Amino acid sequence: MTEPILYDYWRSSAGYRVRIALNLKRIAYESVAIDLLDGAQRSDDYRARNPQGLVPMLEMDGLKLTQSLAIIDYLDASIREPRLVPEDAGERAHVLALALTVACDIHPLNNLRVQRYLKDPLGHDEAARDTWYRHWVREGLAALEALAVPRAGRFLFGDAPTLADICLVPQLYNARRFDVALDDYPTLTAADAEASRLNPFAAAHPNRVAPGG
Ligand SMILES: N[C@@H](CCC(=O)N[C@@H](CS)C(=O)NCC(=O)O)C(=O)O
Repeated sequence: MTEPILYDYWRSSAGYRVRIALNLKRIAYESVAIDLLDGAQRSDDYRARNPQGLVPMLEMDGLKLTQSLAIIDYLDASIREPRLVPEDAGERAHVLALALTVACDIHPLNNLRVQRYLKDPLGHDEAARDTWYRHWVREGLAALEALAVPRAGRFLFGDAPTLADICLVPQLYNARRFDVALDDYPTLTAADAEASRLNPFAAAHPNRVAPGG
């Protein structure tokens, strides 16, 4: 079987999610770096793979998979253990709600292309862009904390890592990069600490996959 190829950028949080999922499923893969700061995601060559011009993109089983949550869903459907989204319909809806709070309601507002658009053409300086970033992160994390509390265990949902933790850990990595204080989110930081101790999460950390890292 051909080894899957992950098109990725070390600091991409959507890529970080897929790296964690691949590691949890024990899938060996080759990594191809797409340098987002150089604009490689917009090259014709890369757009032929992913017309959206975003990372990650996974070539696996003859498929060209895009969108981190769709990629992880494919992995979860193909390799049953460990389950990343619970089978029980109610639990499944809860874990998806946690994950989508990050993936749909925090991350897209703060993506590189959004930050760049705020700068040019909208003309917002770095301080304004940081204020924007922190506002959406704080609002999103406060909602996530409240949503998680009733059913959190060692992890964001229960006592095994799920898609919710796969989305949480990269988002908190990003929040720390932008100096967002996390004291108001004890459930999130506890799950993050627990997950980060696991090798599949630790091995996916940007510092571990950085060029020359
Ligand atoms: N919803 C997409 C988001 C992908 C995404 O936004 N990727 C970012 C990196 S985290 C990217 O490629 N940004 C390039 C850019 O903004 O130009 C997913 O989950 O895969």
